[in-house]
Amino acid sequence: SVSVTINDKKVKVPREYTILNAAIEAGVKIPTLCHLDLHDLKMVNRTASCRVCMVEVADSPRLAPACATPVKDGMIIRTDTYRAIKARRTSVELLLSNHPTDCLICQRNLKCELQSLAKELNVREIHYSGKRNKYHLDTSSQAVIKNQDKCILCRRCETACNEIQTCGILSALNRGFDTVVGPAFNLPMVETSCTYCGQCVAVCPTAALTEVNHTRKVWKALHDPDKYVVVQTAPAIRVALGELFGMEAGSLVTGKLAASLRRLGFDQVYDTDFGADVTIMEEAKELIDRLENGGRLPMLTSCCPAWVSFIEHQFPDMVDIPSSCKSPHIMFGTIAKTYLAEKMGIDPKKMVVVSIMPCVAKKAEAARTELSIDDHDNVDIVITTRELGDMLKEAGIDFDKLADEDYDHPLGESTGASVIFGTTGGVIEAAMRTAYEWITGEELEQVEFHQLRGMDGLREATVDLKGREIKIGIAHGLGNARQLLEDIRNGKSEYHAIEIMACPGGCIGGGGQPYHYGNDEVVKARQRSLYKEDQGKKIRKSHENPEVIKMYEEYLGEPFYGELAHKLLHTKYTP
Ligand code: HC1
Ligand code: SF4
Repeated sequence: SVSVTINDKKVKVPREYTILNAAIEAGVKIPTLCHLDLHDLKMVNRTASCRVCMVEVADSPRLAPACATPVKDGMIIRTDTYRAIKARRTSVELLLSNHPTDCLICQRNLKCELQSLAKELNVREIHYSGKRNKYHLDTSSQAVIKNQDKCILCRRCETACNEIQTCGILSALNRGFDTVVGPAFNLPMVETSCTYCGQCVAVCPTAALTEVNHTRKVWKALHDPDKYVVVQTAPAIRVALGELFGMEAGSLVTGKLAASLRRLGFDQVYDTDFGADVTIMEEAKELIDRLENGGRLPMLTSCCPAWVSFIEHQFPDMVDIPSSCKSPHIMFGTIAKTYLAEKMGIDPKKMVVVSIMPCVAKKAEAARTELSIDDHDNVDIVITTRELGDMLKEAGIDFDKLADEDYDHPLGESTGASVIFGTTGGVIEAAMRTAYEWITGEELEQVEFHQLRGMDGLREATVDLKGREIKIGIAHGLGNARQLLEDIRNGKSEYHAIEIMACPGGCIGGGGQPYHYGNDEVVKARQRSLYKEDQGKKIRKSHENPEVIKMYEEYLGEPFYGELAHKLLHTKYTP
């Protein structure tokens, strides 16, 4: 280790530390903007492009960027000199001099890191003026909006897209004042292989990358007397929404969530968890079918649309290996517009299904026409956790004071198995709970498969189904998924089933969740809460959900093999 002194405080730190790391250890705050340290993903965005973390180093004539300067033994650092403070403020002023000043109506208003920094550094004037960039707003995709005018060239999105997701969509183009971050040839997003995972949106400090905002569409539907508006909430919303109302990370707010949606005026309030239970009915049957009838193995889960888009773009020769199951919210939308509409005597054309998702890619998924049944879409509008938070605030709903309410029935019942869909490892654990009983014909007493849990990006485990070993692989983050897929392509994969989620952590770390990057503990807290909700559920296996069982009896027929079940709940992928 080496010894350094920061603002008169002496600390011993590892040799490979930067000044910024050492300052954190010493309890000295140095402001940062482009820097992003993703400990759990072992990834650091260290472009040192924003120059906001400048500090004085004794015996050095020039200020040093703390995020990119390695410590040296005996180094004496000051962060609080007039020169350092002024340099930091100047860096922010320079960024602001080429930044739109529409903060009041910006999607990131009060949630923007540049704005917070300007306040923190007491910027009251912008001493620089000159040419401003004016680019075309890219609204070509259904999911992500790119506004290069608001880009501060921090390159965090590049790290997320290229290093974590290995998608290679975003990189710096041109030089000097003309530098932009965008797709090759600055093509519109829709013409790229973007998966819409939204991880670039999740790390962007400003509104250069945001989700397409669909809140107005939801308001319009809610106020249209001719529409019957049904809402469903993804598993991961209940452990994240509270954060937007000042609650602790991971607060479990299922009951308040249901109540708040009724206050907004939805006609029926449902849970995507029901769709997740249906997914397990189909997916567990499909896995057993592949195991017993020599089908293609491993079978890959298919509920994550960014992951599905990734395999279509990057491994087009392998699109026959994911499960053919549509994702839970799409299944739910389909069921709502068929079974539920019939049961309630509602014209499906008047029904609007809104999904509240932690995900940006779900917006693009819902727009895929091959998922439609007859001539209507199954899900009409998708909004993210963040957008729901905005709507609740718009409506003046005092979220944290709401009393708990339940979901509507039928279709509102769900099991512990479906709740854990929202975390990495949860979908495959849910599938194993059902596959175990269906394969062995015996009751599964210990429903928790701890070998499938955790946060490592790549995991493997074996599940013993009474002498029949099922080998399972789990990946979250598309870079990790790529490794598993390359093994399959090279004939080196020994797995029977693989769960893949595009976002680190699974849906709890989705691109539409309250901004959480920079604090690894947030996603872990959300994960603990999902397991807690599972533990507290009376029914913890999908095939024991009484409302699901009834629906198969009354309507769908046999899972996977039934004609209607197959027609409504399965799809094909296109290379
Ligand atoms: Fe997910 Fe899923 S768990 S994909 O991670 O299979 O988005 O939460 O809703 O559809 O159920 C997301 C979460 C979500 C689907 C389910
Ligand atoms: Fe890359 Fe995902 Fe952003 Fe698309 S949405 S540019 S794949 S990080």
